[in-house]
Amino acid sequence: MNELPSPAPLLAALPPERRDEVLRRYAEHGPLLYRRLAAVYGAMPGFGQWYDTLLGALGALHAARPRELVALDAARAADPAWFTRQHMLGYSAYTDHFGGNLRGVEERIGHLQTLGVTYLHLLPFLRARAGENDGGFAVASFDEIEPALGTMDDLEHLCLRLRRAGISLCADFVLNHVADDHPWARAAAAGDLGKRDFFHVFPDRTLPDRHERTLAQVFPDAAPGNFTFVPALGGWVWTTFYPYQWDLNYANPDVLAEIVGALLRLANRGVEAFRLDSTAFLWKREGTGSMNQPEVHALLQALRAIVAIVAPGVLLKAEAIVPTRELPAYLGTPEAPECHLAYHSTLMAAGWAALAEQDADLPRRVIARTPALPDAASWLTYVRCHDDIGWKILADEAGSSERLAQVARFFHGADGSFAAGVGFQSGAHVQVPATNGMAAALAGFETAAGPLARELALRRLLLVYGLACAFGGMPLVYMGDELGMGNDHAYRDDPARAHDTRWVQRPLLDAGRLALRDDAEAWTGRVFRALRALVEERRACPSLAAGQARALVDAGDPAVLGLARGDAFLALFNFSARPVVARPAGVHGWPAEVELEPWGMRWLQRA
Ligand code: OTU
Repeated sequence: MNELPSPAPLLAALPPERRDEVLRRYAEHGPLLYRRLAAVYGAMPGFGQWYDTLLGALGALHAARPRELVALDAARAADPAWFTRQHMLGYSAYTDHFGGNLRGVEERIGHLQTLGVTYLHLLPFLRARAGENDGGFAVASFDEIEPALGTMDDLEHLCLRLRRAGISLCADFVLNHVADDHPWARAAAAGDLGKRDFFHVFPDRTLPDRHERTLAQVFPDAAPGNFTFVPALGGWVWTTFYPYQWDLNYANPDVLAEIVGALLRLANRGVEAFRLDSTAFLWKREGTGSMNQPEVHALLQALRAIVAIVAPGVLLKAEAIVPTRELPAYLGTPEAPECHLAYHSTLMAAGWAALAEQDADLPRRVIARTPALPDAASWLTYVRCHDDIGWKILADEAGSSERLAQVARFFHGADGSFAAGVGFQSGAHVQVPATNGMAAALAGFETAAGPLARELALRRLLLVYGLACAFGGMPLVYMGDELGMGNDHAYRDDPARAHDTRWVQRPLLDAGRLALRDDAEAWTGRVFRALRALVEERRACPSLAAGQARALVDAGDPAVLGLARGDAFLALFNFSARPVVARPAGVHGWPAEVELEPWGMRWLQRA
């Protein structure tokens, strides 16, 4: 089992001119691929044959990969750090809310280019469960587009148009679970034992009860517990999220093989990046919270190796909303790379928390615990996304739940706060509710009574976006933030969405505001210009590439975060409502005193 199996099955389907390159990549990445898969599945009878079959499937998928994408693979394999540079900028949107459908997204390419976007993350657009489907996160088919959004041809067309515009399409890829009306789930419910084994099904409550002792709950109010009784299965199926989202059983290697195929088929359509949803939950282990298990990393490393062999132009992005100490593992090591990108979720939460506390303590702690990364890896830095801000991920840094509960209360409007956030999963049993709300609402645009208050709200918005831009990673703009769009309460009137306050931050792109984007007199235009200027400044500053060293600088005031990048860049962020004179101690060549306005930010550069 220690010897690398023959690559013959991989080559079988390949046209002769592609064999050498694939062989070379297999020689480089095959050993890790095999080691990781053998570690997880090697004890299973028939493993050798399963592995050969997998190689055969990978070869066939590479054979089907269009020539243009193979050329892109080659270019990116020759420049593996391409996505870590400071010109990269992400943008995240729902297809329908942004452009109506996939064709409509093409109409928005100009807007994305004006902002400087190079990476477009579209939330799930594959065919979703009929009825309630968690905004598309209950996938009914990996090979069909949600009919209202278009067709596979539309997807290919969009990928091409985006690529021509210098924008990589990132698709959400929900690999932890499928909808209860996905063919695998239906087959399982109809008695197909092979497909039943695609899920974690328990005949009675014995094991579920044992697991529940150590499991947390993602949606304690709306979907309590982690198991759902399904009469057709005659048992309980593992459902970490909503009851209609059945967790896949990655202890079954056929599940992995299916998921790999689904991902690579989409990659062959032109999708260049995948947001791997809920990666932390892929492996279950009794006595643990069944998150971040070693097998999760083994499987993600295997997936990375697969991509490196048959589609090296493709990026994998880990969505693991977990404590800081668990995050770096999702990017792997130089010897064992994992995802290319990972959401820096605790940095995001800490930036907001600092606004509530008027103290930079939490971001300082998060940054101190964020290690340097392997070369071709980068953080995805962000301010808001379609989900809630779960303060609990800051538990290590905060030290007490009460401190985080206080932050949550602030964002839900307590004590004359400027924020207009909405609680999420805030039932009586919950110690620290999560927070929903558009960035503009959390920054205080909604409560701002006049021009000065609005100005201050804009500073707070720029402060958190500034942190995302200076930290070192690919910043992601969440649709609507560039126009200062606020909360959308329409979901309350829709029974399928009313229970899930995350919809408050999922508005339709406001065409009226978009029309005012370039209007210097309009407030919307002001927000857009300010954000765009930040992006431009970052793009022009090589110190801000992901690979540049990062250091905390004591600025002499608890409210001020001092962040140096390389030796030519220093950012100062004042998280307080008072003006501050920052004194960047011990760093030669920087001014001894820097004045910062309330919630002011300064970026200093030297030659
Ligand atoms: C992800 O989120 C998605 O981003 C959510 O929109 C989905 O509802 C969910 O998966 C199920 O597909 O656990 O590690 O707390 O932050 O559900 C990621 C709410 C997740 C989300 C959480 C989440």
